[in-house]
Amino acid sequence: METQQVNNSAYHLDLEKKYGAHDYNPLPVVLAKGEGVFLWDVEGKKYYDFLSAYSAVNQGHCHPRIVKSLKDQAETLTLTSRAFHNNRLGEYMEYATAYFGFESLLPMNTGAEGVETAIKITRKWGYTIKGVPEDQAQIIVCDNNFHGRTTTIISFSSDAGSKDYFGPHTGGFLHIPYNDLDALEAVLQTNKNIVGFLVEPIQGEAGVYTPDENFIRGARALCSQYNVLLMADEIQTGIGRTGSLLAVCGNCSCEGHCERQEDTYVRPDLLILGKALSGGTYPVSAVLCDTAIMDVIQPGQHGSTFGGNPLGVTVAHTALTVIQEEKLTQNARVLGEKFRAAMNAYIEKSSIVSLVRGKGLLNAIVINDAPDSKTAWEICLRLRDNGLLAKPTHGNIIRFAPPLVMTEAQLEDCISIITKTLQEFE
Ligand code: IF1
Repeated sequence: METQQVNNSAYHLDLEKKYGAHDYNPLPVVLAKGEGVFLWDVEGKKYYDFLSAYSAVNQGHCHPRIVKSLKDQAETLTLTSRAFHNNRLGEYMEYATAYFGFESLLPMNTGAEGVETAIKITRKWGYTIKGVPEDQAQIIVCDNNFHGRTTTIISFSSDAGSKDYFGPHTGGFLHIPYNDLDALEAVLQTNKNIVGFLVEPIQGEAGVYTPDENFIRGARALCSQYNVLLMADEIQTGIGRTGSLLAVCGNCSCEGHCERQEDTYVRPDLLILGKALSGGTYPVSAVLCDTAIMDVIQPGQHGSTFGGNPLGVTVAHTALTVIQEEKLTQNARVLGEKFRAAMNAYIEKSSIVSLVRGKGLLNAIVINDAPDSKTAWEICLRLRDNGLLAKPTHGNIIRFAPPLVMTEAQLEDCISIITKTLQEFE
Protein backbone atom coordinates (compact mmCIF):
# COMPACT_ATOMS: atom_id res chain seq x y z
CA MET A 1 0.00 0.00 0.00
CA GLU A 2 1.18 3.52 -0.82
CA THR A 3 1.91 5.64 2.22
CA GLN A 4 -0.81 8.22 2.44
CA GLN A 5 -0.22 11.75 3.69
CA VAL A 6 -2.50 12.31 6.64
CA ASN A 7 -2.34 15.86 7.96
CA ASN A 8 -3.40 15.08 11.48
CA SER A 9 -0.96 14.90 14.40
CA ALA A 10 -3.09 12.58 16.51
CA TYR A 11 -3.09 9.97 13.75
CA HIS A 12 0.73 9.83 13.64
CA LEU A 13 1.13 9.96 17.42
CA ASP A 14 -1.22 6.98 17.74
CA LEU A 15 0.62 4.92 15.14
CA GLU A 16 4.00 5.46 16.82
CA LYS A 17 2.56 4.65 20.20
CA LYS A 18 0.90 1.48 18.94
CA TYR A 19 3.60 0.07 16.68
CA GLY A 20 6.84 1.62 17.94
CA ALA A 21 9.23 0.89 20.77
CA HIS A 22 8.68 3.32 23.60
CA ASP A 23 12.31 4.35 23.87
CA TYR A 24 11.60 8.09 23.57
CA ASN A 25 9.30 10.66 25.06
CA PRO A 26 9.13 13.26 22.26
CA LEU A 27 7.47 16.63 22.51
CA PRO A 28 4.03 16.10 20.93
CA VAL A 29 4.58 17.73 17.55
CA VAL A 30 4.62 15.84 14.23
CA LEU A 31 6.94 17.45 11.71
CA ALA A 32 6.51 17.13 7.98
CA LYS A 33 8.82 19.70 6.41
CA GLY A 34 11.97 21.70 7.07
CA GLU A 35 13.75 24.60 5.40
CA GLY A 36 16.68 26.51 6.89
CA VAL A 37 15.80 27.44 10.49
CA PHE A 38 12.13 26.51 10.06
CA LEU A 39 10.06 23.38 10.54
CA TRP A 40 6.39 22.75 9.69
CA ASP A 41 4.10 20.24 11.35
CA VAL A 42 1.54 18.08 9.54
CA GLU A 43 -1.17 20.68 10.15
CA GLY A 44 0.99 23.32 8.46
CA LYS A 45 2.01 25.26 11.58
CA LYS A 46 5.46 26.84 11.23
CA TYR A 47 8.15 26.74 13.93
CA TYR A 48 11.65 27.97 14.58
CA ASP A 49 13.85 24.93 15.22
CA PHE A 50 15.84 25.48 18.42
CA LEU A 51 17.26 21.97 18.67
CA SER A 52 18.69 21.28 15.18
CA ALA A 53 18.26 17.54 15.75
CA TYR A 54 20.68 17.79 18.68
CA SER A 55 23.17 19.94 16.76
CA ALA A 56 23.16 17.80 13.61
CA VAL A 57 21.41 20.30 11.35
CA ASN A 58 23.98 23.10 11.75
CA GLN A 59 23.71 23.94 8.02
CA GLY A 60 19.90 24.30 8.22
CA HIS A 61 17.15 21.96 7.09
CA CYS A 62 17.24 20.69 3.51
CA HIS A 63 20.17 22.90 2.54
CA PRO A 64 19.84 23.19 -1.26
CA ARG A 65 23.48 22.38 -2.04
CA ILE A 66 23.63 19.44 0.33
CA VAL A 67 20.33 18.10 -1.03
CA LYS A 68 21.57 18.51 -4.61
CA SER A 69 24.77 16.57 -3.92
CA LEU A 70 22.69 13.89 -2.20
CA LYS A 71 20.33 13.61 -5.18
CA ASP A 72 23.11 13.61 -7.78
CA GLN A 73 25.11 10.97 -5.96
CA ALA A 74 22.00 8.87 -5.18
CA GLU A 75 21.38 8.60 -8.92
CA THR A 76 24.99 7.60 -9.58
CA LEU A 77 26.33 5.27 -6.89
CA THR A 78 25.24 4.77 -3.27
CA LEU A 79 27.08 1.81 -1.78
CA THR A 80 30.00 -0.37 -2.75
CA SER A 81 31.09 -1.60 0.69
CA ARG A 82 34.78 -1.36 1.48
CA ALA A 83 35.40 -4.62 -0.38
CA PHE A 84 36.00 -2.29 -3.34
CA HIS A 85 37.19 1.30 -3.68
CA ASN A 86 34.85 4.11 -4.69
CA ASN A 87 35.67 7.35 -6.47
CA ARG A 88 34.35 9.68 -3.72
CA LEU A 89 36.06 8.42 -0.58
CA GLY A 90 39.67 9.41 -1.25
CA GLU A 91 38.85 13.00 -2.17
CA TYR A 92 36.65 13.33 0.92
CA MET A 93 39.43 11.97 3.13
CA GLU A 94 41.94 14.40 1.64
CA TYR A 95 39.55 17.31 2.11
CA ALA A 96 38.41 16.45 5.64
CA THR A 97 41.89 15.70 7.01
CA ALA A 98 43.18 19.08 5.75
CA TYR A 99 40.03 20.79 7.03
CA PHE A 100 40.53 19.54 10.58
CA GLY A 101 44.33 19.32 10.59
CA PHE A 102 44.93 15.58 10.96
CA GLU A 103 46.71 13.06 8.76
CA SER A 104 44.15 10.28 8.57
CA LEU A 105 40.41 9.60 8.78
CA LEU A 106 38.41 6.47 9.54
CA PRO A 107 34.80 6.72 8.28
CA MET A 108 31.81 5.36 10.20
CA ASN A 109 28.09 6.22 10.32
CA THR A 110 26.71 7.12 13.75
CA GLY A 111 28.30 9.02 16.59
CA ALA A 112 28.34 6.00 18.87
CA GLU A 113 30.25 4.06 16.20
CA GLY A 114 32.75 6.89 16.06
CA VAL A 115 33.29 6.67 19.82
CA GLU A 116 33.58 2.87 19.67
CA THR A 117 36.15 3.25 16.90
CA ALA A 118 38.19 5.74 18.95
CA ILE A 119 38.13 3.36 21.92
CA LYS A 120 39.41 0.49 19.76
CA ILE A 121 42.18 2.57 18.19
CA THR A 122 43.25 3.89 21.60
CA ARG A 123 43.33 0.47 23.23
CA LYS A 124 45.32 -1.03 20.39
CA TRP A 125 47.74 1.91 20.49
CA GLY A 126 48.11 1.27 24.22
CA TYR A 127 49.06 -2.37 23.72
CA THR A 128 51.16 -2.15 20.59
CA ILE A 129 52.88 1.24 21.02
CA LYS A 130 52.72 2.29 24.66
CA GLY A 131 53.37 -1.28 25.83
CA VAL A 132 50.50 -1.82 28.25
CA PRO A 133 50.08 -5.53 29.13
CA GLU A 134 47.26 -7.10 27.11
CA ASP A 135 43.71 -6.66 28.42
CA GLN A 136 44.91 -4.23 31.11
CA ALA A 137 44.21 -0.95 29.27
CA GLN A 138 42.14 1.69 31.07
CA ILE A 139 40.45 4.75 29.57
CA ILE A 140 39.52 7.71 31.80
CA VAL A 141 36.02 9.14 31.28
CA CYS A 142 34.06 11.88 33.05
CA ASP A 143 31.05 11.65 35.33
CA ASN A 144 27.78 12.57 33.59
CA ASN A 145 29.25 11.94 30.14
CA PHE A 146 27.15 11.20 27.08
CA HIS A 147 28.89 9.35 24.26
CA GLY A 148 26.11 7.19 22.81
CA ARG A 149 24.03 4.09 23.39
CA THR A 150 26.04 0.97 22.55
CA THR A 151 26.70 -1.64 25.23
CA THR A 152 30.34 -0.58 25.75
CA ILE A 153 29.51 3.14 25.87
CA ILE A 154 26.63 2.78 28.34
CA SER A 155 28.96 0.71 30.52
CA PHE A 156 30.64 3.97 31.55
CA SER A 157 27.50 6.12 31.73
CA SER A 158 26.51 7.76 35.02
CA ASP A 159 22.83 7.64 34.08
CA ALA A 160 20.95 4.73 35.63
CA GLY A 161 18.27 4.71 32.93
CA SER A 162 20.90 4.36 30.20
CA LYS A 163 22.78 1.64 32.03
CA ASP A 164 20.76 -0.45 34.48
CA TYR A 165 19.67 -3.94 33.39
CA PHE A 166 21.87 -3.75 30.28
CA GLY A 167 24.85 -5.47 31.90
CA PRO A 168 27.17 -7.24 32.17
CA HIS A 169 29.04 -4.02 31.51
CA THR A 170 32.32 -3.59 29.67
CA GLY A 171 35.31 -2.94 31.93
CA GLY A 172 38.35 -0.79 31.38
CA PHE A 173 36.97 2.66 32.23
CA LEU A 174 37.82 4.90 35.18
CA HIS A 175 35.70 7.90 36.19
CA ILE A 176 36.74 11.36 37.27
CA PRO A 177 34.53 14.40 37.91
CA TYR A 178 34.20 16.67 34.84
CA ASN A 179 36.28 19.85 34.94
CA ASP A 180 38.64 18.45 37.60
CA LEU A 181 42.30 18.46 36.56
CA ASP A 182 43.51 17.42 40.01
CA ALA A 183 41.39 14.27 39.82
CA LEU A 184 42.72 13.59 36.32
CA GLU A 185 46.31 13.89 37.46
CA ALA A 186 45.70 11.75 40.54
CA VAL A 187 44.43 8.86 38.39
CA LEU A 188 47.22 9.29 35.84
CA GLN A 189 49.83 9.18 38.64
CA THR A 190 48.58 5.98 40.23
CA ASN A 191 47.77 3.87 37.17
CA LYS A 192 50.39 2.91 34.59
CA ASN A 193 47.88 1.25 32.25
CA ILE A 194 45.95 4.30 31.19
CA VAL A 195 45.82 4.68 27.42
CA GLY A 196 43.28 7.47 26.84
CA PHE A 197 41.15 10.26 28.25
CA LEU A 198 37.74 10.49 26.53
CA VAL A 199 36.07 13.87 27.01
CA GLU A 200 33.37 16.19 25.66
CA PRO A 201 34.72 19.78 25.45
CA ILE A 202 31.25 20.85 26.63
CA GLN A 203 28.97 18.27 28.24
CA GLY A 204 25.76 18.36 26.18
CA GLU A 205 23.46 15.89 27.85
CA ALA A 206 24.57 16.99 31.30
CA GLY A 207 22.91 20.35 30.50
CA VAL A 208 25.40 22.18 28.26
CA TYR A 209 27.89 22.19 31.08
CA THR A 210 30.78 24.44 30.01
CA PRO A 211 34.08 23.73 31.81
CA ASP A 212 36.66 26.25 33.03
CA GLU A 213 38.73 27.75 30.24
CA ASN A 214 41.88 25.84 31.19
CA PHE A 215 40.27 22.40 31.59
CA ILE A 216 40.85 21.01 28.10
CA ARG A 217 44.23 22.76 27.83
CA GLY A 218 45.28 21.33 31.18
CA ALA A 219 44.03 17.87 30.17
CA ARG A 220 46.12 18.13 27.00
CA ALA A 221 49.25 18.87 29.01
CA LEU A 222 48.61 16.01 31.44
CA CYS A 223 47.89 13.53 28.62
CA SER A 224 51.19 14.48 26.94
CA GLN A 225 53.07 14.23 30.22
CA TYR A 226 51.73 10.73 30.97
CA ASN A 227 51.76 9.44 27.37
CA VAL A 228 47.99 9.05 27.20
CA LEU A 229 45.83 9.84 24.15
CA LEU A 230 43.43 12.78 24.41
CA MET A 231 40.17 11.69 22.73
CA ALA A 232 37.84 14.63 22.02
CA ASP A 233 34.20 13.77 21.41
CA GLU A 234 33.11 16.74 19.28
CA ILE A 235 30.06 14.95 17.88
CA GLN A 236 27.80 17.60 19.38
CA THR A 237 30.17 20.55 19.88
CA GLY A 238 32.05 20.33 16.58
CA ILE A 239 31.70 21.91 13.16
CA GLY A 240 30.86 25.52 13.95
CA ARG A 241 28.31 24.92 16.69
CA THR A 242 30.21 26.64 19.52
CA GLY A 243 31.45 29.59 17.45
CA SER A 244 34.73 27.94 16.53
CA LEU A 245 35.29 25.12 14.05
CA LEU A 246 35.78 22.77 17.00
CA ALA A 247 35.19 23.51 20.66
CA VAL A 248 38.89 22.66 21.22
CA CYS A 249 39.78 25.60 18.94
CA GLY A 250 39.08 27.87 21.90
CA ASN A 251 38.65 31.45 20.81
CA CYS A 252 39.59 31.03 17.16
CA SER A 253 36.68 31.48 14.76
CA CYS A 254 38.41 30.97 11.42
CA GLU A 255 36.67 28.71 8.96
CA GLY A 256 38.76 25.57 8.88
CA HIS A 257 41.97 24.39 10.49
CA CYS A 258 44.62 27.10 10.82
CA GLU A 259 48.03 27.56 12.32
CA ARG A 260 47.39 30.95 13.89
CA GLN A 261 45.36 29.59 16.76
CA GLU A 262 48.30 28.30 18.81
CA ASP A 263 47.37 30.31 21.86
CA THR A 264 43.86 28.89 22.11
CA TYR A 265 43.84 25.68 20.04
CA VAL A 266 44.15 22.41 21.90
CA ARG A 267 44.98 19.54 19.57
CA PRO A 268 43.47 16.22 20.64
CA ASP A 269 45.16 12.98 19.58
CA LEU A 270 41.83 11.61 18.37
CA LEU A 271 38.95 13.74 17.13
CA ILE A 272 35.49 12.16 16.93
CA LEU A 273 32.88 13.78 14.66
CA GLY A 274 29.31 12.94 13.67
CA LYS A 275 25.96 14.76 13.48
CA ALA A 276 26.69 17.99 11.54
CA LEU A 277 29.42 16.28 9.51
CA SER A 278 26.60 15.56 7.06
CA GLY A 279 24.42 18.54 7.94
CA GLY A 280 21.96 16.10 9.44
CA THR A 281 21.18 14.73 6.00
CA TYR A 282 22.56 11.24 6.34
CA PRO A 283 24.41 9.41 9.17
CA VAL A 284 28.13 10.12 8.74
CA SER A 285 30.75 9.97 11.50
CA ALA A 286 34.52 9.86 11.56
CA VAL A 287 37.59 9.49 13.73
CA LEU A 288 40.57 11.64 12.77
CA CYS A 289 44.13 11.26 14.06
CA ASP A 290 47.68 11.10 12.75
CA THR A 291 48.99 8.03 10.91
CA ALA A 292 51.32 7.02 13.75
CA ILE A 293 48.17 6.27 15.74
CA MET A 294 45.75 5.29 12.95
CA ASP A 295 48.12 2.68 11.55
CA VAL A 296 47.56 0.43 14.54
CA ILE A 297 44.41 -0.61 12.66
CA GLN A 298 45.19 -3.02 9.84
CA PRO A 299 42.95 -4.80 7.30
CA GLY A 300 40.28 -6.96 8.89
CA GLN A 301 40.50 -5.27 12.29
CA HIS A 302 37.71 -2.67 12.00
CA GLY A 303 35.06 -1.43 9.58
CA SER A 304 31.42 -1.10 8.60
CA THR A 305 29.29 -1.98 5.57
CA PHE A 306 28.10 1.62 5.19
CA GLY A 307 31.14 3.51 6.53
CA GLY A 308 32.75 5.57 3.77
CA ASN A 309 29.95 4.93 1.30
CA PRO A 310 29.92 7.27 -1.71
CA LEU A 311 26.54 8.80 -0.85
CA GLY A 312 27.52 9.60 2.74
CA VAL A 313 30.96 10.99 1.98
CA THR A 314 29.65 13.15 -0.89
CA VAL A 315 27.05 14.65 1.42
CA ALA A 316 29.67 15.19 4.14
CA HIS A 317 32.10 16.80 1.69
CA THR A 318 29.44 19.32 0.63
CA ALA A 319 28.25 19.86 4.21
CA LEU A 320 31.78 20.87 5.25
CA THR A 321 32.12 23.32 2.35
CA VAL A 322 28.82 24.95 3.36
CA ILE A 323 30.16 25.63 6.87
CA GLN A 324 33.14 27.47 5.40
CA GLU A 325 31.54 29.28 2.51
CA GLU A 326 28.58 30.57 4.50
CA LYS A 327 30.81 31.50 7.45
CA LEU A 328 28.52 29.63 9.83
CA THR A 329 31.14 29.38 12.56
CA GLN A 330 31.45 33.16 12.77
CA ASN A 331 27.67 33.52 12.64
CA ALA A 332 27.31 31.10 15.56
CA ARG A 333 29.79 33.16 17.55
CA VAL A 334 28.10 36.52 16.91
CA LEU A 335 24.54 35.27 17.39
CA GLY A 336 25.52 33.23 20.46
CA GLU A 337 26.85 36.34 22.18
CA LYS A 338 23.67 38.25 21.35
CA PHE A 339 21.52 35.39 22.59
CA ARG A 340 23.27 35.09 25.96
CA ALA A 341 23.29 38.87 26.40
CA ALA A 342 19.54 38.98 25.80
CA MET A 343 18.92 36.07 28.16
CA ASN A 344 21.14 37.58 30.86
CA ALA A 345 19.20 40.85 30.57
CA TYR A 346 15.99 38.87 31.01
CA ILE A 347 17.36 36.89 33.97
CA GLU A 348 18.06 40.10 35.91
CA LYS A 349 14.34 40.57 36.41
CA SER A 350 13.29 36.93 36.26
CA SER A 351 12.46 34.49 39.03
CA ILE A 352 11.84 31.52 36.72
CA VAL A 353 15.24 31.47 34.93
CA SER A 354 18.34 31.36 37.09
CA LEU A 355 21.14 31.00 34.54
CA VAL A 356 22.08 30.92 30.86
CA ARG A 357 25.28 29.14 29.81
CA GLY A 358 26.93 27.87 26.68
CA LYS A 359 29.18 28.81 23.77
CA GLY A 360 28.27 29.94 20.29
CA LEU A 361 24.83 28.57 19.49
CA LEU A 362 24.98 25.70 21.99
CA ASN A 363 23.24 27.18 25.01
CA ALA A 364 20.93 26.24 27.83
CA ILE A 365 18.86 28.01 30.44
CA VAL A 366 18.47 26.63 33.93
CA ILE A 367 14.92 26.82 35.22
CA ASN A 368 14.54 27.93 38.81
CA ASP A 369 12.49 24.99 40.05
CA ALA A 370 13.10 21.53 41.53
CA PRO A 371 15.20 19.36 39.15
CA ASP A 372 12.39 16.79 38.97
CA SER A 373 9.58 19.34 38.42
CA LYS A 374 7.80 19.48 35.07
CA THR A 375 8.34 23.23 34.59
CA ALA A 376 10.90 22.96 31.76
CA TRP A 377 8.62 20.52 29.93
CA GLU A 378 5.63 22.86 30.37
CA ILE A 379 7.70 25.77 29.07
CA CYS A 380 8.70 23.75 26.00
CA LEU A 381 5.04 22.92 25.31
CA ARG A 382 4.21 26.62 25.52
CA LEU A 383 7.19 27.52 23.31
CA ARG A 384 5.81 25.05 20.78
CA ASP A 385 2.41 26.73 20.91
CA ASN A 386 4.20 30.05 20.38
CA GLY A 387 6.10 28.72 17.35
CA LEU A 388 9.51 27.59 18.64
CA LEU A 389 10.72 24.04 19.24
CA ALA A 390 13.15 23.23 22.05
CA LYS A 391 13.60 20.27 24.37
CA PRO A 392 14.25 19.99 28.09
CA THR A 393 17.29 18.06 29.22
CA HIS A 394 18.29 16.69 32.66
CA GLY A 395 17.40 18.62 35.77
CA ASN A 396 14.99 21.25 34.48
CA ILE A 397 17.30 22.66 31.85
CA ILE A 398 16.24 23.76 28.35
CA ARG A 399 18.75 23.42 25.53
CA PHE A 400 18.75 26.12 22.84
CA ALA A 401 20.62 25.16 19.67
CA PRO A 402 19.18 26.61 16.44
CA PRO A 403 20.67 25.93 13.01
CA LEU A 404 23.72 28.13 12.39
CA VAL A 405 22.16 29.65 9.26
CA MET A 406 19.91 31.83 11.43
CA THR A 407 19.92 35.58 10.67
CA GLU A 408 20.13 38.30 13.29
CA ALA A 409 16.53 39.37 12.61
CA GLN A 410 15.35 35.79 13.06
CA LEU A 411 17.28 35.50 16.31
CA GLU A 412 15.63 38.66 17.62
CA ASP A 413 12.26 37.23 16.70
CA CYS A 414 13.14 34.04 18.60
CA ILE A 415 14.38 35.93 21.66
CA SER A 416 11.05 37.72 21.82
CA ILE A 417 9.13 34.41 21.54
CA ILE A 418 11.27 32.91 24.31
CA THR A 419 11.05 35.87 26.70
CA LYS A 420 7.31 36.30 26.15
CA THR A 421 6.79 32.60 26.85
CA LEU A 422 8.93 32.69 29.99
CA GLN A 423 6.97 35.71 31.17
CA GLU A 424 3.87 33.52 31.23
CA PHE A 425 5.59 31.37 33.88
CA GLU A 426 6.90 34.13 36.16
C1 IF1 B 1 19.46 10.61 21.34
C2 IF1 B 1 21.89 14.13 24.36
C3 IF1 B 1 22.47 15.52 22.52
C4 IF1 B 1 26.64 13.02 21.72
C5 IF1 B 1 28.00 12.96 21.98
C6 IF1 B 1 28.14 10.82 20.99
C7 IF1 B 1 26.78 10.81 20.68
C8 IF1 B 1 26.02 11.93 21.06
C9 IF1 B 1 28.69 14.09 22.66
C10 IF1 B 1 26.17 9.64 19.98
C11 IF1 B 1 24.60 11.92 20.81
C12 IF1 B 1 22.46 12.63 21.23
C13 IF1 B 1 21.75 11.43 20.78
C14 IF1 B 1 20.31 11.78 21.01
C15 IF1 B 1 20.28 12.75 22.11
C16 IF1 B 1 21.60 13.41 21.97
C17 IF1 B 1 22.02 14.37 22.91
F1 IF1 B 1 20.82 14.77 24.79
F2 IF1 B 1 21.77 12.88 24.67
F3 IF1 B 1 22.96 14.63 24.94
F4 IF1 B 1 22.83 15.75 21.36
F5 IF1 B 1 22.53 16.48 23.33
N1 IF1 B 1 28.71 11.86 21.62
N2 IF1 B 1 23.81 12.76 21.26
O1 IF1 B 1 25.92 14.11 22.09
O2 IF1 B 1 25.84 9.93 18.66
O3 IF1 B 1 25.16 7.60 18.02
O4 IF1 B 1 23.41 9.30 18.49
O5 IF1 B 1 24.84 9.49 16.44
O6 IF1 B 1 18.33 10.66 20.91
O7 IF1 B 1 19.90 9.70 22.06
P1 IF1 B 1 24.75 9.02 17.87
